[in-house]
Amino acid sequence: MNSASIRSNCPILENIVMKVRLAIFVAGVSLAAVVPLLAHHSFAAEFDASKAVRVTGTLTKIEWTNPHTYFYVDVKEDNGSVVKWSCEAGSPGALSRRGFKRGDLKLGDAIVVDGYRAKDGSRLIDARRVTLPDGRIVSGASAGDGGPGDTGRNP
Ligand SMILES: [Cu+2]
Repeated sequence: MNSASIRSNCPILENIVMKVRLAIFVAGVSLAAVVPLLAHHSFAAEFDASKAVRVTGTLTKIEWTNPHTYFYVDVKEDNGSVVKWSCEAGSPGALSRRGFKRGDLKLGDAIVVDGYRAKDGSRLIDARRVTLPDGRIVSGASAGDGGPGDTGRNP
């Protein structure tokens, strides 16, 4: 499969590409060269709508990257240990249109993220709802990903 076919608009081909991507993922092979083309995915490709989770903790890092913003939260467990969660959200442009902009969050802020866990069981969640330090609640979802509450509209 060459890169020209990956860019095709054929739905069947894209389905195959998705399956190949999943297979390669499972094999643990690095996809560094291909990921930029395939990085944008449906909710169901990566996350489990039956595994809702609330993450409450301290913001340690934000990556304002397309097609997804990623941010990272340290959660203190009852026993005092700290567990790191990764949160996948919509694009920086989509988030800023909803009032979740660079500057609204700084490292060390306390935030609450409601989302859904990754199917692979890792501590990665799809951030559907983010409660910012000032109390505002914004959607973190990727518009049109078919996930819970998705309206297909942006924001
Ligand atoms: Cu995506």
